[in-house]
Amino acid sequence: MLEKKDQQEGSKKIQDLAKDTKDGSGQFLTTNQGLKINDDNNSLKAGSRGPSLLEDFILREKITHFDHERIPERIVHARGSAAHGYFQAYPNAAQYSKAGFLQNADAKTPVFTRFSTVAGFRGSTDLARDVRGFAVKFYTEEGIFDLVGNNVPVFFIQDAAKFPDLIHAVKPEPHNEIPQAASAHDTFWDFISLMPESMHMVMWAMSDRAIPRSYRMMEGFGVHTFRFINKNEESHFVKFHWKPKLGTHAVVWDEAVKISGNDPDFHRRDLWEAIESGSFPEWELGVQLIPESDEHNFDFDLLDPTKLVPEELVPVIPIGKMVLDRNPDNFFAETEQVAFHPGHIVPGIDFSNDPLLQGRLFSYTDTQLSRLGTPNFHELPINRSVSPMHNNQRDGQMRQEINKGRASYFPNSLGGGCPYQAKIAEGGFSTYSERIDANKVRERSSSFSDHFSQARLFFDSQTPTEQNHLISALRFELSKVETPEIRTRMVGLLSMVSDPLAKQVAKGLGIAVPENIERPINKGIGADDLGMENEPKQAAVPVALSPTLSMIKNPNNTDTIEYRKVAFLCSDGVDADSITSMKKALLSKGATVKIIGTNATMLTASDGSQITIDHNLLTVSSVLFDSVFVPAGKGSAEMLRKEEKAIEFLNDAYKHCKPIAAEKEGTELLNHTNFIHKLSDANRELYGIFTSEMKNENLAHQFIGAMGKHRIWSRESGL
Ligand code: HDE
Repeated sequence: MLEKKDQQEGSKKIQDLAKDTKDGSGQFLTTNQGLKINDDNNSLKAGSRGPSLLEDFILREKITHFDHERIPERIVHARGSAAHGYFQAYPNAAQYSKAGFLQNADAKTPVFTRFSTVAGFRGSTDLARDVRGFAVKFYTEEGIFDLVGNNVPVFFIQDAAKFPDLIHAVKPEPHNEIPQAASAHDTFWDFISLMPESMHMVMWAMSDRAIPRSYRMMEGFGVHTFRFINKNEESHFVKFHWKPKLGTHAVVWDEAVKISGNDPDFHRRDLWEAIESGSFPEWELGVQLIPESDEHNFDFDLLDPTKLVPEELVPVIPIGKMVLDRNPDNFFAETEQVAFHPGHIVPGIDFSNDPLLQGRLFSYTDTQLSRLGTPNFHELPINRSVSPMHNNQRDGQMRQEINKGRASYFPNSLGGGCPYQAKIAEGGFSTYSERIDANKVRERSSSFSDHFSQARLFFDSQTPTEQNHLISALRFELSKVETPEIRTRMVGLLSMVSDPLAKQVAKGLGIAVPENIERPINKGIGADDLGMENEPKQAAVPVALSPTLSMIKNPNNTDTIEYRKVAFLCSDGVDADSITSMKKALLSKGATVKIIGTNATMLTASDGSQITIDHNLLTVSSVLFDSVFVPAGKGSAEMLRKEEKAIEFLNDAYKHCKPIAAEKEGTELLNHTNFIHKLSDANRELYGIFTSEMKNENLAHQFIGAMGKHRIWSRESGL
């Protein structure tokens, strides 16, 4: 395992944070004023059984501080986890943008990256069906650049004015604060059923993208169109993509529900443990670049955040990589207090007129004022820039800086004219000079009114397995809706996306697809009320299918099993050699092995050796692992056969399409599962069951091969 000090030694940000990092080891306990404390266990009383005295300043300070330990959680993205790391540009990056951190392929720019769910409270489960936030803070030499994106490339709404409505609808309902971290309720679907523009995003949110296997296995997207400005001051529109080295993978819904009970910190733990073990998550940053002159060459508007640019139309060019290699020292000081803002940009990057992005540019500073309580939040160690920061802003709550001199205004002569403005050649930021010639209007462009073509492109591009999952998700969510009209309206909207989809969902709900689609416009909620002067129209999308939209077909996936977790189901009498050889093979490919035993401490193997148990079977379940191995050993198999939990472990692993391997006597345990008898000897391997009884030359080899495919989807369709 890498020591923290060995990681990131050179990072300027880690050195910067070190100034504020405190370690109490070997130190006296003191009050906040530095007074050494002699007794921290007893309050000051009148006699040992008497009343406490108000005079007890030590007690009062301790309790007062405790009373104020909490700050308001983020209104959205409250639940999250973060890590430090670095970004390194590829040599090609410099030609696309003049941004300093993209110029030098040898330089490492420190980053702090926070992943989050959107709707749940701070203590909610990681496995909620939800979009994931993917926010990266680059501590560049030219100031902070925040790329505040999501794991889905589009958004629910087109205009910032709708954001409070969307969030009110998805958060727990206001009268009873139910349900937590779930969109499966009336207010969310009521709103969505009246907002055709959300249909593309609904497809993503109901797909398995909304239940990732790991933060390390998620794509990230900047969502909006931004601008890159190159050295010649030319502008290109740009879409940002993060592509995970470990591929893009999800769990299945039944698994997500069970993980939420077994380990609500599943994603947080996964990220933490991977980094602690030295298996550093990595992403490639890619860009789609569109010259200004091509702005209007698409069938959709580049400014519309409900649209993506298919990779088949504009390829993603890799321009660098991000590696997360260090866990935070303190969750509150770093992960909770970090303040992202899409308006934190550096020369070489600029905004587009996407009306959602434009609204965000206001919101993020504003929200920090109520969350962190002061305009001085940029002085918090985690938010502090590593490039020099000087200006004439002064005072305010919790001011840390002690600004010298008389002049706190510009221009000044008393301070020698300092701090002075930077010319563009000196790195001064200058907004891209876009020509605007327009009337002031409160309306939406008609180029934003195709709400269904890309939703259909997404659905059609999925494999049948993924389509089935999406249909099941919609059936689940809409079945939780209590108001029948909302369900009918939703099925109507779905029929605008895809007939087969709408029919399948309707079937699961026990209703028919409405003949006349009750669009909001027909419901007396006029187009004007929705900010759409045109009826939703459908346009052809120039690509019929886009494989990169599917996780299963995703061309960027590899067969790596790095840091995949394998459960070894064991009990006393297990064959030690069987454990050792399978473990060796898995570890050589970077996987992690956990010994699950029938007690909390040690197993006695058949040769009398002692094997340390990682988890008592009582405390875990197969949903926490990627695959299961039952080692050889007669005694072990016999003991496990009597454990209901061991059989459930295998049944669930099978149900969730995970590879299962068993060696010699371990194979016997499979006879007690509910799936083995459905399979003939000949088709076992096809369905991801590998046993050494069969002709397998190399059990480990086959098992590893199947794990590299993530799941055995044929189980869902083939039986
Ligand atoms: Fe955010 N969003 N958002 N958002 N957002 C916040 O800022 C907001 C949007 C995203 O890990 C808040 O500091 C508005 C799109 C992430 O700390 C708040 C609108 C995308 C995070 C806010 C949007 C995002 C936030 C809450 C529509 C993907 C978590 C706390 C105009 C591109 C960052 C905070 C972190 C957080 C407002 C839409 C991503 C309230 C008004 C689109 C990843 O300011």
